[in-house]
Amino acid sequence: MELHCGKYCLSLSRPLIMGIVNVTPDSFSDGGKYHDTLRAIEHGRQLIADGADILDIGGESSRPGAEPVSEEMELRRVLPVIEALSMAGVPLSVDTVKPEVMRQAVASGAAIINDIAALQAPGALDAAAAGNAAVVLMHMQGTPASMQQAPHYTDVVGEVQSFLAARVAAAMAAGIDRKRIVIDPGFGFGKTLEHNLALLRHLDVFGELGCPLLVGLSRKSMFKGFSTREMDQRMPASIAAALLAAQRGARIIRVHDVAATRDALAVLAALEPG
Ligand code: HH2
Repeated sequence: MELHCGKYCLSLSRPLIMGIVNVTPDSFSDGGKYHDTLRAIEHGRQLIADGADILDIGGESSRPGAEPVSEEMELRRVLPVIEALSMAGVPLSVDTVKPEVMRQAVASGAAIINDIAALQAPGALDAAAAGNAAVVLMHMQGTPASMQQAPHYTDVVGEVQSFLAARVAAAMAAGIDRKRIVIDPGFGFGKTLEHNLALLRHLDVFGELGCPLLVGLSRKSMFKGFSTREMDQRMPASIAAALLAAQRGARIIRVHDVAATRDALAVLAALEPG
């Protein structure tokens, strides 16, 4: 399986690591430590040195309860980082729901549009179809402001799968080739621990949609259920989850801790037939 994104054609024969670069002062996991442009760029370079295959650059936090940021602010945060890292040798992804941010990010060198709203904003399908960037279509129930208040499903796996199938169809109808489409069940986005575990347990079901699967489990609140550790100590659980997801077919793993995840995936790769 391959993913076409901008000038890159990525082989997905082994799971790829997408390193997270937050340019947000309020992201739940790093408290905005890298909110200033230079530090975000430096952090991106470090993640590449650690073995990231892709960098995901985001200017708006989507943690539960997070407030939206303006288009202007988001552009001011992400564009300089994308410009500076566009020649760093790995494809860049922009984590946004806004069509104008998608457009300008791609013009500045982004090769992937990672949209937690699965291109449902007015104009987003057209903005994504206009370039040759790949798209990540993620499932979310509700909005970041309210999604964890009362998540409800009759059949979480079936409902997430139907939603993603419909969004893949919408993207293809808008002119986005299947080779440019990635799907993501959206761990923690309008889901209880039980919902997240059901999705992880049945992750292989999503392979039926014929698109590579991305998972974002890194440092998520769901790990609160397994330990009393603080946010910055969720790495061991995150790595266990990343490995389990890779075993169940995930092809892109979105993580904060690139070097450690890479080591863990190398053990898995060593066990798999050549
Ligand atoms: N999770 C977050 C943000 N973007 N994109 C995809 N495709 N899948 C995810 O699971 C996902 C995502 C979580 O966002 P945020 O609250 O901003 O935290 P961080 O960016 O530090 O993970």
